[in-house]
Amino acid sequence: KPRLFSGMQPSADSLQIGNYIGALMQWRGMQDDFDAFFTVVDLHAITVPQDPKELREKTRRTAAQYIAAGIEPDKSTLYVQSQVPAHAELAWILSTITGFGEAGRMTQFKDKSQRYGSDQASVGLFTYPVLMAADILLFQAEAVPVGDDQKQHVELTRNLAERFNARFGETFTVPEPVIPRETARIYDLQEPTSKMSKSAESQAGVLYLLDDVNVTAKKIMRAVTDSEGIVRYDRDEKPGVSNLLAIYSALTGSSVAAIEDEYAGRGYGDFKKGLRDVVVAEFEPVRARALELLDDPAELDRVLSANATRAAEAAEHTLTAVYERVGLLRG
Ligand code: AQP
Repeated sequence: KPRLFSGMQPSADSLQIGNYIGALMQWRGMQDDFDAFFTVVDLHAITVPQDPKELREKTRRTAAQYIAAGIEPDKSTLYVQSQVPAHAELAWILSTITGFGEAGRMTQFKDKSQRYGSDQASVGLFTYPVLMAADILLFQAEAVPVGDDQKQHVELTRNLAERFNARFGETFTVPEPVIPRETARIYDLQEPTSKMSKSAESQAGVLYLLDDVNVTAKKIMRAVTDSEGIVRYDRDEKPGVSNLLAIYSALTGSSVAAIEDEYAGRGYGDFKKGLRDVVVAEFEPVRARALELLDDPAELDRVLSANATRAAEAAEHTLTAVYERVGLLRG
């Protein structure tokens, strides 16, 4: 089976619906066709300040949500990035073939460093995309399912793989990004022109998987819309309603046009109630299962550690070849 790699940062207590639609739903559907590696990328999370105790907890919670959303640790390799040191080792080597300007063109760094200011923004935040390239190339992944916000990083990964292969000899598989449909980017419900983020400053517009049902319902009913009163998709003129339509469509599998038809002649109130029911029905079992898993952290840790061993074995093949090609002595 072809290899697949993807991951998420344990940067919040709960994942949000953008992570669910843009990543988890896709992953779940690809497990049978790929030899898949799904990682909780804690080394990425520490590129911005984290509280150590909270980080450990968030890492477990993120892993529990992967499993609760249907990632099966017996079928796919589900592990924590820092438990496999090869990620950091390969990242260093790749950083030596990455251009400074090339890294500087990454828009996620520009966005995030603005948020933190140039002295608070770490070098690790700058080299984040190189670590991501290492994650992917380590497993010779052919497919990398990501939201479209990560497309630029996968592009960099492809460039680094090609450059390494050209310079040192054929070593890496050049991966393809797998980007879901056009509706895949989910926006904040209160600020529908900004991407929804799990570590957003205000939680009011973020639908968290582990939110209480009533909280989810309230956030949807209070979502920003417009004064037209017609359920119609128009990303430029009606970003709020379009975002809600995108969520509705992604979770139900119905086309946006079919949903527009269903709500023709009805107001936003009805539409939001419909969406609320869809989201709550989707989230409730996931939330219940995640909380159950978190009740037994020792068992969860055991599963993660066994999976990390599997991942480390797979990574070792690539790393050995890389050391050899680059001219490093391998102990
Ligand atoms: N709003 C979104 N719409 C669609 N997909 C999204 N993803 C994230 N937000 C959306 C996808 O989820 C995966 C997780 O990515 P990550 O945890 O590495 O970080 P991120 O992309 O920066 O996600 P967040 O939620 O915005 O996290 P923070 O707040 O920590 O930065 C990726 O596949 C991403 O495309």
